[in-house]
Amino acid sequence: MSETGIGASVKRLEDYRFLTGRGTYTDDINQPGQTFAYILRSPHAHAKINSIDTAAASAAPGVVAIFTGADMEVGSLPCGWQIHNKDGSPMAEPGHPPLAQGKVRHVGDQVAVVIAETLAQARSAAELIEVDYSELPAVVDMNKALDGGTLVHDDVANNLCYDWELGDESEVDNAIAGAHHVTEIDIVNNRLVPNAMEPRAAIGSFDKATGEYTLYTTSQNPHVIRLLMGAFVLQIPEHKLRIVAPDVGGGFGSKIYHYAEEAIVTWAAPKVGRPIKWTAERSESFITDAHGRDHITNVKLALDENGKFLALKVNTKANMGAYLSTFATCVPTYLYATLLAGVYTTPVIYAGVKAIFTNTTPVDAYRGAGRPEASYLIERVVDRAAREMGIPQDEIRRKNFIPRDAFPYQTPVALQYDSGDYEATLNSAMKQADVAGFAARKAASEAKGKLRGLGYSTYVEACGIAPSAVVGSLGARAGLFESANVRVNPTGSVTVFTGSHSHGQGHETTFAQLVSETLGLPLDQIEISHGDTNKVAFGMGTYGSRSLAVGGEALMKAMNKIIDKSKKIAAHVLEASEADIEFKDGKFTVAGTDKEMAFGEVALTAYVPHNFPHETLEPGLEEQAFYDPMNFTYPGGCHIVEVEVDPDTGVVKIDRVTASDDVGRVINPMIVAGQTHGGLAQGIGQALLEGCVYDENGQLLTGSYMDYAMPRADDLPNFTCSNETTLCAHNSLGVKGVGETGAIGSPPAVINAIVDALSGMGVTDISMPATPQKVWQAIQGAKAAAE
Ligand code: MCN
Repeated sequence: MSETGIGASVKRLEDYRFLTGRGTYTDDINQPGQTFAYILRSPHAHAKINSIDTAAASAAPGVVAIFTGADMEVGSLPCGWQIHNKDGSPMAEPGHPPLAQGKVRHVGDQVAVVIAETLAQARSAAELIEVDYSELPAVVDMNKALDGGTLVHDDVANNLCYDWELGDESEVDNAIAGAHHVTEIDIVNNRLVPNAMEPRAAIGSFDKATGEYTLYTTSQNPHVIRLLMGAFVLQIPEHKLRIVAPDVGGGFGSKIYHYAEEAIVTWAAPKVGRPIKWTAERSESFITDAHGRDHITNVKLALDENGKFLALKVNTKANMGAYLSTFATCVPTYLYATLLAGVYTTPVIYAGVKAIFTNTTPVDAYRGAGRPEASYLIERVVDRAAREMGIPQDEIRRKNFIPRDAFPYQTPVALQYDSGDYEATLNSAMKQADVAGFAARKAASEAKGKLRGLGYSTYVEACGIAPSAVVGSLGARAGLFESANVRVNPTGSVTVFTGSHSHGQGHETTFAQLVSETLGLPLDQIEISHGDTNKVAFGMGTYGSRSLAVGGEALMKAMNKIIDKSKKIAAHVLEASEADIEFKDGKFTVAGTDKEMAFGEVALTAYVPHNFPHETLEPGLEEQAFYDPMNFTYPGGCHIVEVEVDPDTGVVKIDRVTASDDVGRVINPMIVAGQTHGGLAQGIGQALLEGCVYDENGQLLTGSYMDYAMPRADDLPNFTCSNETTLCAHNSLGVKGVGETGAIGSPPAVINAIVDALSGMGVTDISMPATPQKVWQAIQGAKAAAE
């Protein structure tokens, strides 16, 4: 293995600029003549706007312009995925204006934009805007929303966006009716606020001379924003719209979507004739970044007398918030219900999903997106079934695993898994977690008056989101491929333009490793460029842990084209047949001779083509590839969490976290470990700490870090992470994704561990986040019931 190629723990090349404060984030960019935007937002969750008086604000110092919905009549912010109801009719798709048109539907909805010389002036002027609202009742609770008493959108009956299903309900009901045992559980998957470290920001500008608009924005997928904003909202043709997503400080899904502020600053820039910068304050992020999760689910698992799963039935209500965010609709359907087989051979599965509008911030994908919700309910119901039937937790899982020789495995919920070995990850996790020593540790905890529990989660994930043909047939309004352009410069260095976008994942390192391995170049001769629609031909961006499996493969394809072309050049120069040219370690050789040409010599020749045969060999060395995979990739694994609970206070201490994951071939073990750590921190955060709470009027009670508990370093133990590998069967690298595994696998392991600790007292469930208060109350409830 080379020190810079596949499998090497190369330190992240991008970290020099980040660690020395030299990153360039959107808010760091300043343009000549720049103005500042402040968005006046609704303080109400639901209200009619009777009038907006901007006279006093317009006269305030420094104000350049003020616009409201009456000024900004543009297209609606689009939803990228159309779902059909059970009866075949399309989902309800109400409009989503960038600036409110007559009505506000959640706290934080955009009402007006003030553009001024300074941000302070814009903010002060906004306070002078008089908005006359008639407050309307708000609906926050999904069950109440379905009653239809209060409508978020007048034309959406019962606030129902769609009523969708997958599977044959009567077949599943029959299997449940005839089963030896049925375990039923009601599950809440708590709403989360994404909280990327860098808040969202956008700078819009317009060049009168060229007619070109430029938007700098905190995006995970600049080409998608160009498509959505250009074609649907502002009607700007692509060639006149440049989107740049420079360094982006984390997204976790929340920066996939096309947000109102991007359209507002781009639309307003030519009107004021100057660039306009908007940067979210943290409290704005809380109420306007799309939230995650928020499902309530009833689940039934039917088992035979030996603990074999016979059927799974799931009914889910999924909160969409007040408007459809860009990919909201596919999260509780195609990213969720299709994963309900998990790692098991459950023969029949039914999922019914109702997506519901409420007067809350829109909800969309957040790290894992649909797949954590699926794995949480599966692993909770399996845990409970094992307890009810007296089967050990590892045994019930082994009994029902898809065997390692059963791949490719067609699940009853549409997906076909290509590879996996769930026994291997379970065995490895159990060994590393020292499950054998648990009883002794439990006894030691008990001796100090503490309760100790061990929780399992064995999960699978569908990531590498693509292929176009599949997602298109499932309602996606876009293709899901990736592109890469490899430019070999005349002196042999390489610039890669990738449609993937790195915002913490380390692509500048791992993609460079692929180039180093394939073309035999040192890392300092390789540049990975991303995030600018004027540089990168096209791209679908980064989410769904797709960058390596889809973007990395596009890069491999482009490099193979470079090698093919280089062989032609080498054959010409070395006067050999192209078929005799071999390429290894950065050298082209003629088989069976000592004739050779270094990669750099070929590159130079490509740009100094003094004697190229005119008809058969073009000058230059640059290749473009698009890669559209055949399937998702399916990482999977086992997470085991051990907790110690203080019964007097309800405080849960996470003692051990062991993650054994199969992410296919590992390109950079250090980056893979880092991704796993980050995902685990977020999964444990969801399980123990984070919870988004609204009051019944639609006011966000957890609107700052005072009330929304993000995990911190001292909330987490050291993690034990390792990888077991089965290769992805349909990409050349054999890679699967890793970006979300930690957030998908860990939450049920945490809750199962707490339930295990308290099971002796008769506690059978704890909802997320398992705060000390909730745990303490469960203990008190169990004690009272026992008395
Ligand atoms: N990798 C590897 N070997 C593998 C798999 C991946 O070396 N077998 C490397 C990749 O080359 C890449 C990184 O691991 O450098 C993550 O790869 P991948 O799983 O393809 O995921 P993406 O790059 O597509 O990133 C998306 C994923 C998602 S969906 C969320 S959400 C998330 C995550 O990445 N958001 C993040 N990790 C994040 N990390 C940071 N710091 N910030 C975010 O916003």
